[in-house]
Amino acid sequence: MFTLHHSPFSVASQKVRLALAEKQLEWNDRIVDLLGGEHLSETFRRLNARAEVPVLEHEGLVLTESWFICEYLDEAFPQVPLMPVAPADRYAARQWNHWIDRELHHASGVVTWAVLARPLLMQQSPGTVSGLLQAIPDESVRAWRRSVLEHGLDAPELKRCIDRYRAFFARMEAQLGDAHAWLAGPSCSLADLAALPYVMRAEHVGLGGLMSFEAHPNVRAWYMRMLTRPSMQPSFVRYLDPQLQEVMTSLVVAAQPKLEQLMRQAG
Ligand SMILES: N[C@@H](CCC(=O)N[C@@H](CS)C(=O)NCC(=O)O)C(=O)O
Repeated sequence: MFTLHHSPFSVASQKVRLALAEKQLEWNDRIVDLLGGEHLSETFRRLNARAEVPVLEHEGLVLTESWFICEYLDEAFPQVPLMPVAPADRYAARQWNHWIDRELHHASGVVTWAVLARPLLMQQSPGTVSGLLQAIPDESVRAWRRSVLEHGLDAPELKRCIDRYRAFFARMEAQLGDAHAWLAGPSCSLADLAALPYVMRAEHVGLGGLMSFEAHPNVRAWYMRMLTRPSMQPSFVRYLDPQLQEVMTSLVVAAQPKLEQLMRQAG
């Protein structure tokens, strides 16, 4: 049995939950309260010094880094394979995740913070928020969060991040266009599972316009295919909190005019 330390709304956690669900493996939840700073505690940092979810515990092993966890699962439980077979397709799968880790993860974090996390954190006392910032181990993460907290939707990082999202969707569109249903190889693979949380996030934070049917028909069709997979229920739908959804919807509606403006400017 696996113990997954994760957060319902974390994209990296969603990637691992999707892989577990696709492989029909069951896990025990250890939900980590990111907004409350639980991942910054000493106890959690003993599991992952970078103070990040997900962390997977399995038979005495403590695994971090969502992609490495997914590859571990695929090798340890090969019954439902999620990595393509051909070396070129395996390379492509890793390359997709590399782009995600290098470019999109940061972009999705910045947009999520600007639209959702910042207004929620503003409800806490300045001392609490500054304590949470101070405790973030990575200096560059601390810096962009400070900027987003200060400037909100006017943070200079935001436009750059929307551009990155746009470039990623264009890359996906080109790959999926050539009669390819999936990002790497002939079937749904870890590459698709790695990308899905970030594509969903774009829609959930008000960047859905970047992946409209008109703009990216192949991405849109891929997205619809992904959303109907049986793994969506155990990995994603089951963690939805209607109350939080309502709050998030109102925050996205409030951010929409500014986001529309940035999406028009971007590119
Ligand atoms: N490269 C890591 C990134 C993990 C990561 O950044 N996790 C985020 C949630 S998606 C996190 O725990 N952030 C801590 C925070 O919000 O301070 C992975 O793929 O596992």
